[in-house]
Amino acid sequence: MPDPDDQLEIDFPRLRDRLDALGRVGGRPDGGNSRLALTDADREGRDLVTMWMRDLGLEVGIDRIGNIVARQRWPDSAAPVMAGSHIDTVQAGGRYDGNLGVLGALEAVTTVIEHGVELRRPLAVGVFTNEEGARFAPDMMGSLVYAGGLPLEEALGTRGIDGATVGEELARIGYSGSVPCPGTPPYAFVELHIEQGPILEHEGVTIGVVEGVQGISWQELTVTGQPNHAGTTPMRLRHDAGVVAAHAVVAAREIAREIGGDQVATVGSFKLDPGLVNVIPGEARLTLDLRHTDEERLKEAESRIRSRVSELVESEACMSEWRQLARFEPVAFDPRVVDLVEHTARDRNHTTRRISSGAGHDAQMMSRLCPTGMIFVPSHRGISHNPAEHTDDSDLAAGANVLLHTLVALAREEEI
Ligand code: HGY
Ligand code: MN
Ligand code: MN
Repeated sequence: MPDPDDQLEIDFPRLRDRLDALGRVGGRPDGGNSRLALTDADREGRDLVTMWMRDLGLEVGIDRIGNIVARQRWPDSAAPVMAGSHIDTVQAGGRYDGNLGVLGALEAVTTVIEHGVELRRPLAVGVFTNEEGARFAPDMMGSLVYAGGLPLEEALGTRGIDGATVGEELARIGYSGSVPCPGTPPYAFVELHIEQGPILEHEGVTIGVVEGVQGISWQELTVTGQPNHAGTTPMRLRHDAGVVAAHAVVAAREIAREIGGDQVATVGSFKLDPGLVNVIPGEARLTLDLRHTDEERLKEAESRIRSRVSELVESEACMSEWRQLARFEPVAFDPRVVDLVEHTARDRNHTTRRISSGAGHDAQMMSRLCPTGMIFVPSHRGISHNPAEHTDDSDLAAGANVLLHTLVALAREEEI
């Protein structure tokens, strides 16, 4: 006897409307989103999403690092099956990175409640603070605190790129909650997310069955030289911090190419001080983002770049200092959840392929607490962290329906 709930579908027009409504919060003229963590725009987005959660009758809890967990009302304290992601964005981000995971999860819970779907345990929606790490490093900060990987006080004391601390900004926007951290482990966690890469679209596949997340190393390099007059200082007497930093950028690219495979390296921020046309830079400050699916290769990239930079610093008689901003080893998701995502997608006649995530996600932190998996949908031209980020409605709906049925299966299964 087929299960009538197998035909259950989300209400895509409602999901589409909510994605558009949230997309207007911190909206940009180019159609992108600018909702850096703990800014007024983030507060406005949080207010909108928690309003929808409360309208649905969910129990909304906010923890000490500002994570929001909205739980289906339930007769006992059974651990919920949680789905979620983040709504903070990079400075000039798109409308789907994170937002799809939060609103897709809310849509799945709404559908389950509207249709009175019988479950053994409740569903919950998680909205994690500061996933992007663009304003306050590290990224995935809220879910890392939730999972017990970063002490709360250390996170609250983190000073961002504009000088404010996480604790100050959480209080300022009114999301310094009272629920203790670390959080209680869910029964399972599933995150729906855009791929943010080119593979699914290139292969014409609708659902990415995510097997894990690659390792991430974020560092800040400060090179100190000697500011001096651009006109009077002979080349042989210079200690030009800018030249050392510029060579470091090229070295990062060359070493990533030499290691090859999945190795990627990015210098996303590069600042010279005093940054004036006629002053030799006395200081250069850059960020280095290194990632690889293999921990040993990632370590190799870190050590090769550090020794290359030491040579450059010595040759210019400068000084240098490294600061680690984030460091996460590669994560493999729970094979049982990965298989469930794959079967659920195939049962709904979607094309699937297994894939590793190049981007960091809250799911990689939640996998420290409970069986975890992710569902990817295609990104048009593989573009993300860019206002041009796009995913077709049919793929958004497919991903949200696979999420819905994955959550129902997890919420119905006998206690493992
Ligand atoms: O950096 C990342 O991979 C994520 O977008 N925070
Ligand atoms: Mn994301
Ligand atoms: Mn992102």
